[in-house]
Amino acid sequence: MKKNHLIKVLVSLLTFVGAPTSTLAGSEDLVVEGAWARASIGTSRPGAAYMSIRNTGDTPVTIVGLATPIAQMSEIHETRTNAEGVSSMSSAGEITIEPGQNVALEPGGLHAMLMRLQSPMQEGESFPLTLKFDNGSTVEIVVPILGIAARGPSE
Ligand SMILES: [Cu+2]
Repeated sequence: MKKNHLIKVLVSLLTFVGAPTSTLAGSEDLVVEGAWARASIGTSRPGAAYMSIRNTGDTPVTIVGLATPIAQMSEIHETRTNAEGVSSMSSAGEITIEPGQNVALEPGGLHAMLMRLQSPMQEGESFPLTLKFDNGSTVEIVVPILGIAARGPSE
């Protein structure tokens, strides 16, 4: 209810300032598939979650934040490997998904970094993760936790 209300407010604001004729993408335009996370060793190291996010709407949508009750802080990171083969990661900032496009969060690239874990991520369990978008919509998914050496969902 709350997010629908927010979208309506945004739509009316845009209408008021005479902005674009195209409709705002709502959460129904965002499809999150294949979410998974790796089990963590305790809580001293951050966890990571992976998924694919598709924008089936007709306007670009930007991911502006993440939230999950299992971590005090979460954000999208990007791992980069330099010419010497050394990997490092940093905040990826806001990620815009163009209409019809897909953004993949996968090992070695973009990932949802879950920092200051509140409890260990145990294989076989799952946790909720909320994706927040610039149009005020949110998508909540449930992320299954796979084994500590998992490379992706089995199917
Ligand atoms: Cu990271």
